Amino acid sequence: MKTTRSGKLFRRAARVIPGGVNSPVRAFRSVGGEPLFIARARGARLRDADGNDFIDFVGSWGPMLFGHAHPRMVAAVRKALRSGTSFGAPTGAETRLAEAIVAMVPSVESVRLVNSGTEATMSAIRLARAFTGRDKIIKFAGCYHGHADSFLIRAGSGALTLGIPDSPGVPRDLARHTLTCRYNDLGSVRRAAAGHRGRIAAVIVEPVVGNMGCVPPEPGFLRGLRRLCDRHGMLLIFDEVMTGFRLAPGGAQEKYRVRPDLTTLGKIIGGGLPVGAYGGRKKIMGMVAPAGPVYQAGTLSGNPLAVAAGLEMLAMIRERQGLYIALEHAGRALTEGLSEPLTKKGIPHRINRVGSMFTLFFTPDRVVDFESAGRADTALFGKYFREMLARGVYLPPSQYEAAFISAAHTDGVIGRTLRAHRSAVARL
Ligand code: KE4
Repeated sequence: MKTTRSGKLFRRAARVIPGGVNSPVRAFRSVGGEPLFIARARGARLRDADGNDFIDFVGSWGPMLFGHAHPRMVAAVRKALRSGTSFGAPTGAETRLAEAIVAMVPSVESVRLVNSGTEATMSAIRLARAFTGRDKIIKFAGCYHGHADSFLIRAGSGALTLGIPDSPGVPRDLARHTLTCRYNDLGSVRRAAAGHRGRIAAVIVEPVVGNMGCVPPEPGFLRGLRRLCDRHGMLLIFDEVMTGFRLAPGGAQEKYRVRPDLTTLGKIIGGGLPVGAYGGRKKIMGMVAPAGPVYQAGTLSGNPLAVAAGLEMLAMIRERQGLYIALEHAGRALTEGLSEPLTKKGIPHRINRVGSMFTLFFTPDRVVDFESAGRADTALFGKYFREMLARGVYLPPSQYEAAFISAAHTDGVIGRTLRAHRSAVARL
């Protein structure tokens, strides 16, 4: 596979951008080789700078629920563009997007639009601390909530992959307010809550983890968190930046029927343009400036182009009959097909999947938390990643990321992927 143009672009980028990329996981550091520079994408496919075509299972890390450059998305953004790119003043479209989110996400009565998942989670934590008057938060090892200081304490995703669990630059005085518990282990949360009684503002959790690879909640885990938060006066925050609108129209909270106090959103609500959001009960959200004293702001919050994309995305979700059934069908067909050649060859593996997000772990053990995820054979994953790339399949360049299937991943696309997989496995 020719990658000379990507190589040249990467070396040029590295002269002016740290590591040559604008987000660490894109650098292919944990899978080896150099990143491919993308020229264009459509449907389930990417094309790189050298003209190589790939079936894409990253989907911009989640937003592309209907595939890339969907004609309705292109038309919606093009139409909005003609009226201007940003006003720094309210627009009716932002209200319509907020109304759509309130209508679709069960626990959200009021919502603030921001520009990224990080802004959403950072703001949600500040709001929870203000609402409860408490400073500490609980997160889970291996979960990633963006790069705000309070979260880079044994974060998952890029930080986990880069082997820098605690990022330099996070003040010790702040880090001590973040307690790290074990995902799928209610006892660890019980102990933390008892040990810091009355001082924990919130528990923030990925209701289905995507950032240590895909790790589903064990039965009862989310409901147990709800009960513990109620008992200890802590707010429950579902970080649905990845799962929101991915697992159901109302996200994981609809699928698992557990209502958080606050929800953070991103990715799909912008359809690939920069949109994040945080929302919840009116009583809590009513504290956000200018309605209340909790300050949070953003020049481009509610940006007209991003909002136009988001409105079209949520409209397509509401209109597409059987969308989640089709995504479940594609997910099942793919992951069952992935397992068979690996089993035949005696290669230990586990596949965790919830709907259209999944991860193939090279490990004999069940992957239920940060520790068991950490036992995966990342070197073997790197080899597999490169073999699949050489066969035209673009997987997430890290063992600790979820892969995503879109509505554009037809049976034919899944079939081509499985043929590449069988050939790649023969080389492992
Ligand atoms: P952003 O700030 O990257 O928009 O969102 C942060 C975030 C928050 N919460 C969850 C559950 C997330 O998955 C993310 C971001 N996800 C990663 C992919 N695992 C973004 C990819 C990247 O960092 O380049």
